[in-house]
Amino acid sequence: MSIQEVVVPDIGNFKDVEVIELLVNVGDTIAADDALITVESDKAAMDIPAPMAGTVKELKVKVGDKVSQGSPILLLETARAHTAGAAKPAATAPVVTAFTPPAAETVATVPPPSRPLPEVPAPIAPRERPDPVAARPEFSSDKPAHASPAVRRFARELGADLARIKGSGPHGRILKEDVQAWIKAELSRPTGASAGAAGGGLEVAPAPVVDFARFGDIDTQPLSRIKKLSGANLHRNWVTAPHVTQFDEADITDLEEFRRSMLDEAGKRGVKLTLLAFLIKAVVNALRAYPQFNASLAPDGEHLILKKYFHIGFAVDTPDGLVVPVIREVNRKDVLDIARELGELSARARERKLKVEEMQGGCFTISSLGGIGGTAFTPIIHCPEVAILGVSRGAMKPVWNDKSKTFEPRLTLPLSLSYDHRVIDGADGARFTSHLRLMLSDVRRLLL
Ligand code: CAO
Repeated sequence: MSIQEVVVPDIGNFKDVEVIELLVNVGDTIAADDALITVESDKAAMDIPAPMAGTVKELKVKVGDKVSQGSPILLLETARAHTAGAAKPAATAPVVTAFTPPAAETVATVPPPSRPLPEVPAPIAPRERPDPVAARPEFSSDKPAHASPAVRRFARELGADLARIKGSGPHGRILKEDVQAWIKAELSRPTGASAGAAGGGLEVAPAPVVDFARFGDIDTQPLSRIKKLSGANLHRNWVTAPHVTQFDEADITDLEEFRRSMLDEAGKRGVKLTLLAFLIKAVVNALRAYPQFNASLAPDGEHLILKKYFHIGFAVDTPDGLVVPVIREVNRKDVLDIARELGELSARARERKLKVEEMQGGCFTISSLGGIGGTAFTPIIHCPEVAILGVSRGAMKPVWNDKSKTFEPRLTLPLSLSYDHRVIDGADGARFTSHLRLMLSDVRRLLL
């Protein structure tokens, strides 16, 4: 038996994030990868998983505490001794710092916070566009913000960083009006990276405050945590990237026939072979042909960063809201591998077990509503990516065959490609969906 101290791992750029939920109690027996706590910054919420199995001996945090990389989370009694060197070196797996108790059952004292941490690899860059507002150090973010819980909640909902807002209340207390004024000022401020070279801020009229109860019965429900966080990001992406959506249709009759013929074989290997796996394959093929789609605008707004890797994100509808896990190195995987990963990642997304790094580093996102319905929609680009493919429900349609001069029933798949017009021209948008159409209509090309 040994006692291990589990500390907050490398969590990217996040510092002083708030513990919003304790997911284990003293005495709990936990398995490796079980979620221990949930932390939340103004940009994301994440679960910190256990690096190893054991029994929780002592909790070192409580709800409301602020933690950063290296902050102790809990003491874990494990079956075998670990050393710092033996701890999992994954970028975001919690770092475990072992300290040898004098006797096997003795719990060592908590090392001071200044204790040097084991080296961990550099984190994968977060998928959000670097926040140009956060880059301006007008106010020190080291100082804890002076604000009531209600104002904190309000600021969190709007994606406002309290550390950069000057309070006008007594003793510099931040008031709701200060948050509103700050948001308004930020929205109207020209920002090189987010508004693009054109500059010019946004003047947005405040939303009207309506007392809906005057007109009939109402019920007020809190938004889920993921909705609040993704809402702020979606809003930013929508207003900062000029979107154009190109619509197209692909003939997937043969592809669907092939998929159905492979279902049993895939099933025997424990894989649910869905259309989405083929779509991901087709997208990578199109990204190779049109590299400007596998790119991001540099923060200076003057350069394009072209990626030589192919990591594809896909939107998963979970009870808590939308999350986007990423399948890595898709170009090196076959359709069955992709389908297996799709199944595993979406299952873990719905169980809230995704790790932070599993949602980072994406190059391009697919949002498939095909299992639900609809004919077309306008997906919002997952910035700093420059394009996203929306997929609606396939349907049988009469398609004119010029050779036989007849209409033929063909299974057609609606595609909706939104792209950032600062980076991609309309002609290339149409070329990209045409390429996808070609790939999806000829399964041999797709699997080559
Ligand atoms: N046309 C017709 N049928 C389709 C289809 C399409 N485009 N796509 C999927 N289907 C069918 C599947 O074949 C499956 O049928 P069976 O049960 O008979 O096999 C059924 O619909 C359900 O598919 P699925 O949704 O479970 O599987 P998937 O691989 O297609 O999608 C996932 C997985 C994770 C993308 C999906 O479950 C999901 O969460 N979609 C919602 C994404 C979302 O919310 N996007 C909006 C984001 S806002 O931009």
